[in-house]
Amino acid sequence: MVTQKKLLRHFCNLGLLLSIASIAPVKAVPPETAMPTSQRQIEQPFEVKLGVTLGGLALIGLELWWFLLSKSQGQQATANQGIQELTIKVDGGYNPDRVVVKAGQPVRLNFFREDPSSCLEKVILPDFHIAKDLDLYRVTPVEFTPQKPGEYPFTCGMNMARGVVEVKASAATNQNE
Ligand SMILES: [Cu+2]
Repeated sequence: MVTQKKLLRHFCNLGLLLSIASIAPVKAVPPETAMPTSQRQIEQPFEVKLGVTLGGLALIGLELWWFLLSKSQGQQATANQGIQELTIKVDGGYNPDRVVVKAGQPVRLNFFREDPSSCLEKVILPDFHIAKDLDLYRVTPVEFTPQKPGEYPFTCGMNMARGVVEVKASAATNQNE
């Protein structure tokens, strides 16, 4: 659900930027330039136009970059006595919605539900055959041990709110400990 909201917000931002980019050059050109006038006056608005267009494109690029980056970022679970632990806030969605863990080590995800909507009362991890009810304003631990690297989704009961457990090969990351 939060992803849909987020997506919508991004498209709104994008739309706003596009409209700014398309409106601004028109505003920048004074109405007199519509009539035949000297070369100097036409050149200057063109530079402004170019600047505004480039600025708009840069902002759109930034927006896309940020959107793509925010999608790929994940939060690494911290190892605590052999258990990889992480708290996930449940409020309109899952925060973080991407969790990074190592294969072959037990994982404990502590779901803390702050959202009273019934949409989020259940969390499901189909790959680990887990379905748990989340009590409001309580921490509900969900434990499993991922054996293989890969991406394992977790969702609400209606598959609307989503998150991903990203399991990385343990051999590559063991040396960091
Ligand atoms: Cu739901």
